[in-house]
Amino acid sequence: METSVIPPFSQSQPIMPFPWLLKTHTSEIRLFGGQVTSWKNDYGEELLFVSSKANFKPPKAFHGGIPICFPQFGTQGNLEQHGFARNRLWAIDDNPPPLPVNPAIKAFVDLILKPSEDDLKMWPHSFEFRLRIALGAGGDLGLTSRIRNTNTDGRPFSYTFAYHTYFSVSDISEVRVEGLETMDYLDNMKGKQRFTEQGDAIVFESEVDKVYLAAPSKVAIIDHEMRRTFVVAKEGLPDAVVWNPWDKKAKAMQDFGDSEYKHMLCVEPAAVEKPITLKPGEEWKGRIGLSAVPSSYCSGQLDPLKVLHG
Ligand code: TA6
Repeated sequence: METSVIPPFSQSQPIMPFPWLLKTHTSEIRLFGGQVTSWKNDYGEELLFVSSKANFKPPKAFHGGIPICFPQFGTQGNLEQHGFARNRLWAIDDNPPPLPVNPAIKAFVDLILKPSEDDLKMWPHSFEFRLRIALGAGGDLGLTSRIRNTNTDGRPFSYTFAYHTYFSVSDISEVRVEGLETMDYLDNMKGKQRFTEQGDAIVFESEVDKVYLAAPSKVAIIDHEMRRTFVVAKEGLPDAVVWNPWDKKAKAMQDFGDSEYKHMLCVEPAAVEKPITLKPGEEWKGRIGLSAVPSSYCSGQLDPLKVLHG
């Protein structure tokens, strides 16, 4: 069990290995962006996708891992797409306010981000963003964000947020998502118009870019070929974004392999439709728990609904 933190701009050895040798579940976090870039199971299989063409040099974010989208999801106003948090150097938070530690957690690291002078020019609000990244004994990966408004001028602020999680899948055409059936969504490919999802699992045959609204607290990603189901649990995040660029958009992205769309799927717990507003002194907490369970779904042994509601 190891959580290692890699200093910025280097591929050097991690600076903060937590050598709890329970199993060999591991995760890797880059201080730049506070970004989880690897999550491996106890067979050493990589569960997150990172593009083979990723350019890890700042300031551009790279396609992969779990980018943190704050203080905005998407593009509006003068902020860069998905906000600046994923393009900033975070620090190790060696004195975090107490956060109840789940006894199942076997390794964790606490990071913190505060706005720079330049950030304040773009987004004139003071905040403390604390991020805990934790590995459970069973290899599940937990991210807990705590964002506090530290404005001293009495002003509240509002923001949108997402854990832009890139899951590694065997073949997108063999993947189905359970848990979002019949949910309303905003379709980013149709001018953010609102629609209602059909009544059964979501499958993928072309580009998908949808924000599911008031989504259930658990969503399952079933990888038929790998006989693996990712379970995405969320708290404090009402929405869920589902994105696959498919072939045309994949080809148009310089730092993304033309055929890599086949091996990734973004399911992103988020707060998009209704921005979160904090008064000075208030703190918001948003958490995700990711697990990868064997699913011989094709044999019908695993009922995804049991995974979602069990
Ligand atoms: O989360 C979906 C989305 O907003 C897509 O519209 C697409 O622009 C994608 O994010 C880009 O993600 P990236 O990690 O490349 O910034």
